[in-house]
Amino acid sequence: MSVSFTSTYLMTNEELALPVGITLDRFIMRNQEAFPFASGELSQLLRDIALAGKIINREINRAGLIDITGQMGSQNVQGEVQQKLDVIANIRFIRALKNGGEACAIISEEETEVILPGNNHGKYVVAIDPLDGSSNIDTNVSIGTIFSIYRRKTPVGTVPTSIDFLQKGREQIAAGYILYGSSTIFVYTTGKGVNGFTYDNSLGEYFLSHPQMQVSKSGKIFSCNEGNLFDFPQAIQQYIESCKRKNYAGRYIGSLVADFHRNLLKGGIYLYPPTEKTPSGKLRLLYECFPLAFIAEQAGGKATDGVQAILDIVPTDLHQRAPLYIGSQEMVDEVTQ
Ligand code: AHM
Ligand code: MG
Repeated sequence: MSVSFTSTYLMTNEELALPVGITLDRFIMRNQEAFPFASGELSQLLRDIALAGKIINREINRAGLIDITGQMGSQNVQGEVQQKLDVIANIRFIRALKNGGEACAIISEEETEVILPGNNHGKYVVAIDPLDGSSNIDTNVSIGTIFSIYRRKTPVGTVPTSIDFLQKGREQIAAGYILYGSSTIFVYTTGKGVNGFTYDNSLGEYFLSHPQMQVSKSGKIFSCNEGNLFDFPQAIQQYIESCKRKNYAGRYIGSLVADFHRNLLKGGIYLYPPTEKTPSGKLRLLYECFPLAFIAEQAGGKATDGVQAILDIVPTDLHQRAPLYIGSQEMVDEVTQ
């Protein structure tokens, strides 16, 4: 049998008109042009983060070849062991944000205090988890970066404080993540839908690959660390059992960004309930739960801590934790009922 490789398929005019193929930079610029008084600072900030993502992507790809895997021998503010790549990613992002000059303050999972780049005239503050899914770093499993951007509360020109970060999730003006997986993808929202841009290594550019992402109302995937099952609240245990009775797929990577991204594309729910060891849940509100909750809602999904919408929580601490139930709307409703 002979197989012909010639393709006679030509794109239709509608397909040609699709915005797929547009670069992230151009997309950000076009969005900015839609706001006549936009100063361009937010656009620049997003581009700085995307650039740092490219650098981290390169480091991750070389990780097995040079001595950047393994533990650092230190702990972060949460008392967790820092991996070398955690520390490298933290330095890269902070440097990119400082050099970009748009962020007047930064908080990071890896740093106790607010980081002040010295640009007191900047309007924006950034909360970041530079490399999420640390336990997967050494094993070639997908990891990610998560970020959240706010307009500062303190007056421009003064020294920013933690007040600038202790804002409700609903106050975010942009949020996103970069997933370093089988391909690298930058997904973000500025409150007008969610768009995903896949990184083309050979061109060094992100291209729009997932325009206007929407999560299905319901799904057939549940993602949680079932090793903790008997520590979960009774109602959550029952919910997991009901998922199993319905033969839903249990999928858990252990990297929030990767689990969230898969469920966003396929429909499903991610759960990190409170446990005995972590009574407030494990995930950090400002740079893990808030940004992903913003994206989930923008994509038609939902995120709660079991009591209220994640985005309605008013934080009192920079590194506070919250339980998280996030993903397809009906599944999140069911689990919280
Ligand atoms: P990290 O920021 O130290 O990497 O911790 C967050 C990670 C999430 O990416 C992931 O969903 C969760 O912790 C996994 O926790 P566990 O190993 O308890 O299942
Ligand atoms: Mg993290």
